Amino acid sequence: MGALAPHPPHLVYAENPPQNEATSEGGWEELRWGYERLRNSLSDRDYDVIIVHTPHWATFIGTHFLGVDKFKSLSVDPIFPNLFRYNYDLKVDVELSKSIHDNAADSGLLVKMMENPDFRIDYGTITSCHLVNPAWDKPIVCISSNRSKFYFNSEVMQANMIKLGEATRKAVEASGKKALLLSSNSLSHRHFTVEPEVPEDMSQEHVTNHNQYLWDMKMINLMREGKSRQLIDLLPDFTEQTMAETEAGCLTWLISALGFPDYEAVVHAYGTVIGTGNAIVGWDPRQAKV
Ligand code: 2X7
Ligand code: FE2
Repeated sequence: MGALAPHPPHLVYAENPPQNEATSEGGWEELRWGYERLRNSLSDRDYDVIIVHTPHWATFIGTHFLGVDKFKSLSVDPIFPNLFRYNYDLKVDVELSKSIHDNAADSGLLVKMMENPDFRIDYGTITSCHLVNPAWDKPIVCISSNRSKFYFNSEVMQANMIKLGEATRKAVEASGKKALLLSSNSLSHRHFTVEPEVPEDMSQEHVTNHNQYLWDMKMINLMREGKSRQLIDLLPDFTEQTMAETEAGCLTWLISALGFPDYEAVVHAYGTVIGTGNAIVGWDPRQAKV
């Protein structure tokens, strides 16, 4: 299965889990209830590992993979340290990580295993994984975002992410494991430059502009209609027009790894966080037409 699982740290802040030092009065319920619906949709699914592709582990030379069994430390969001100071303790499926790495290398991608035990895990990975599986009882594979969109352009980024998706699929199939794949990103991504005095004051929350909203709906409707080829074809224009976080390659990787699904995705929620557009969407191969 796969999911679009955005990572505004506000959503973890609003849940008040014991791991986060900051405390809140709630907020962003539509998105948090959407994550609850996604978790419910997974509750009868038996899976072994979560594979997450994250924008906030940015690598400029190639794609990197976590290559150490366990990581435990404090993750602080650099922009919102008032909201997110999270004590994490997570396990990595290094075998599967290495196998995706090797398959990607075979397909010509530049790749590297990240073997520094003191490496600090980014807040994108932690937020998406926490909201999908707050028990943290599954190992993860974590894939960095190669910034080829910035060094080259969207087309190069997409071509590489399609290859990375194929390499991921091959490695998962060869492992015999059942994997849940997460694309950890927002959609439209222009956000307010000033935070409300009370961050969870929902009277201040809305999409930054109507253009962003229209683009988000265009992309979400393509997901709902199972038109994933069109989604990926339109992605460079969408990304340009809305400064979308799809620039990181996560969604292209996910759609490719799922084999360009032509079945309908389930939209669990759409909502804004500090003006950005966020959709929680699930792809379940059981929906595939036979
Ligand atoms: O990283 C993020 C994000 N993607 C969206 C909204 C707010 C904060 O952080
Ligand atoms: Fe982000």
